[in-house]
Amino acid sequence: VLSSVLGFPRIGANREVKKAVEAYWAGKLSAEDLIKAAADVKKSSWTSLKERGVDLIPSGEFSLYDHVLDHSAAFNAIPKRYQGLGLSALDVFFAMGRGRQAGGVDVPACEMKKWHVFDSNYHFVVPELSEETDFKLLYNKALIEYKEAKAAGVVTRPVVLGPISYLVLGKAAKEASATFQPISLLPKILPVYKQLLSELKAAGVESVQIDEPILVLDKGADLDKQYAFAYAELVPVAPKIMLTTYFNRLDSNINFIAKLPVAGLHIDLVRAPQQLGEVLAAIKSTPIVISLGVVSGRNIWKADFAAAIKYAQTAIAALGADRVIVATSSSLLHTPVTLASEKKLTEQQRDWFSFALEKASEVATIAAVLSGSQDPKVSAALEANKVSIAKRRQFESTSDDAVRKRVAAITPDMYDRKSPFATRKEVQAKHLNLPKFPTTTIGSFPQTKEIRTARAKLGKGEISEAEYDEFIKKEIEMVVKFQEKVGLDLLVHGEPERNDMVQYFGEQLNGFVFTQNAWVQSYGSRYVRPPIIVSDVSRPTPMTVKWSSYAQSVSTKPMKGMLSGPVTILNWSFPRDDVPRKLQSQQLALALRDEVLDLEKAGISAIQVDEPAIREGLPLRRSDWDEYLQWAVDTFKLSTAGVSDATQTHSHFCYSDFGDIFPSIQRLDADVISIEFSKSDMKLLHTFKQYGYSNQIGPGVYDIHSPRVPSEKEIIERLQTTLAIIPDHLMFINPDCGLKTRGWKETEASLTNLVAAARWARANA
Ligand code: THG
Ligand code: ZN
Repeated sequence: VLSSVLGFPRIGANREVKKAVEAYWAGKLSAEDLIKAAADVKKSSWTSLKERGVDLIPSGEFSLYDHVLDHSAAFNAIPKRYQGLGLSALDVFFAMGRGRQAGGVDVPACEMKKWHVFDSNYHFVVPELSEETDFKLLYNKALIEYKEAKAAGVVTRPVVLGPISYLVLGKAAKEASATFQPISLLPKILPVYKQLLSELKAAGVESVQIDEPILVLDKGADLDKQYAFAYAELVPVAPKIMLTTYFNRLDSNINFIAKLPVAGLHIDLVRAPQQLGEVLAAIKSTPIVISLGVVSGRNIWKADFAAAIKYAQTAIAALGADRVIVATSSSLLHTPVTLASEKKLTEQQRDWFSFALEKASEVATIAAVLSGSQDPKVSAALEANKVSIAKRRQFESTSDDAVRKRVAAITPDMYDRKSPFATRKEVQAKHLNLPKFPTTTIGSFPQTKEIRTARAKLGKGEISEAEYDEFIKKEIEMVVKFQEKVGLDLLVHGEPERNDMVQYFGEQLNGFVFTQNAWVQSYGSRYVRPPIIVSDVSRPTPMTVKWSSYAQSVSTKPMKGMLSGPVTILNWSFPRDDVPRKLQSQQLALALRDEVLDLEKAGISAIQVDEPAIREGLPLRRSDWDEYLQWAVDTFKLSTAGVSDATQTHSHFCYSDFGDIFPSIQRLDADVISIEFSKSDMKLLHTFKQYGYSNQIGPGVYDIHSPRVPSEKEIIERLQTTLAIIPDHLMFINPDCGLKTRGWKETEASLTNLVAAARWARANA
């Protein structure tokens, strides 16, 4: 039985790739040195996986920004606005990813989407396709990296994003005709895939992993003919194809998948163990090899070897050992690199977890056990795993009774505000005294080097808590004065005390463990360090009240308190896997409810509870939506509804794909929501109109993910289109997300233009 890893983190054990990429952008590193830094990271990953005994090692899934963007770049799916600018291929690639405003070039970035087709915090760059798209293989990345690995002494299995998933992830470019569907390009893209795959075959590649995650979605069912057509074309010219699915179950899609002429099929048994029997039955009479995803690519808990072995034995009994592979459930992209970097975990905690490198050892060990290995190291690892799993189960059986009792005592009235929105709006107008078209921001302001240095010094004990507090207060005062100077109406304290919002709350709540170096890529060079929920959650002391009330004390303008919502904290953490997500979210909501009420008591009259992750947590199959949306919306309401009518609740979402879950957004009943808007079309606002959204709304008026400064004119134009749809008395004016990744200079310029646009609106709209 062979072992396999479907993909590996591409950031480096010490974030080498982030550092190199950002240095390159800053003009401090040459393209050559950037490529060299990337090569070192790749080589280290390949050799580590080999040393750990993994048989099928991935290559080609590395990226300096995003692998979907790499695919577009290699296949010449490059929108016209990035062509003919006199940029190198590398700079075209980065311009598509993050926009470019330098040397007379001014292009915005391509749209970025959460990989939320796949319910995670990873963002991909959306392919822009049209009838004009002229696919050709500019370079064969899979082949280049296969050779690169081979030169480093490691034979790999190249990974390629499959043609149907690639097209379905794409969107119609502006110049496409109204009826254009990206999937219609299938006949055009297949020849390029054939070339790519036949070059791999000619180079001696034995098997290739083709990712087709779309197969776990409901819409996979409508693509059966396309799958049959595409794979009949590709199989004859390609190395052996391992058709790879992850993050959910195949359901009835297995019926057509089993008929494809592919050599293997990978399924995710961590997310969807119930599908094993059905899948085995469907492929039994075919030659298809099954790859079983038994080690989680999405969470950091140690795999339970006994459970994994049991699944594999079921498969072996059905198909024979030579038709079974054990693997990670998905790419390990969503897990941190190695537990070895964590110096502060207790022995007990360390024993619970596996990060990417440890997971590689897990699949290797499970495969060795199944292959009947007599190696004493293998039996020792098996025994050690049994002990670790038993200890964790023991720990899980203890709970915080006070927290559990409080959850059990939740009553229906706790979910609702005292009065309906219309009443609250009146009361709040008096209380907050905001002008028409109030301007505000999403919460964070630029996180400068000084802030990061101060935080690091505190961590190392080089400055005292009191000195750090003084520093943060100065920073808050500066941010408040800045907002007053620029002319914003509803102010924020700027969040200098926070690194990442979720990490920040995780560090202050009971029931969480946080890490030193467990970074995971979110988009481009931006990484997050998700905290880990290990037991029942509660709030030992107020978390943000000190900072918000300090900010309020230095201004006469109203201050907005800033919290992350329960669903978002849950989704952006590594959740425990022994109790339902609903319970974890309820516990978080009760902790946040106390914080909200403490802020209100401290005189903060607007409180924002962000739920940017509520959409990405939506289950992949529609039949699972209702249950999720019920508890997700309920727990948000539980966290916010305790306040009086005069307190204005806000929420923020980092995306705009609301169509599907619109009634749930309405049901949140936040007084004001702010949303991403800048990169999307007007569809979203039409959705708001169509459903008659009744509360206040701030559609982001510019894109903060790019360093580009929007002109006043640009913002006014955007306001004009928005005002054609949203009633003026419901409008807030704000950027489309927090400003922590931006520099001060562009922030000042952008917000000045935003305020000027608001003044224009007050005078003219
Ligand atoms: N936090 C978390 N997830 C997120 C966001 C977030 N997902 C979506 C959205 N915001 C965009 N993602 C990010 C992720 C990381 C960063 C900014 C936006 C970021 N990271 C710092 C970096 O990589 O330099 C490191 C963070 C730190 O200093 O601790 O700025 O806000 N969880
Ligand atoms: Zn956002």
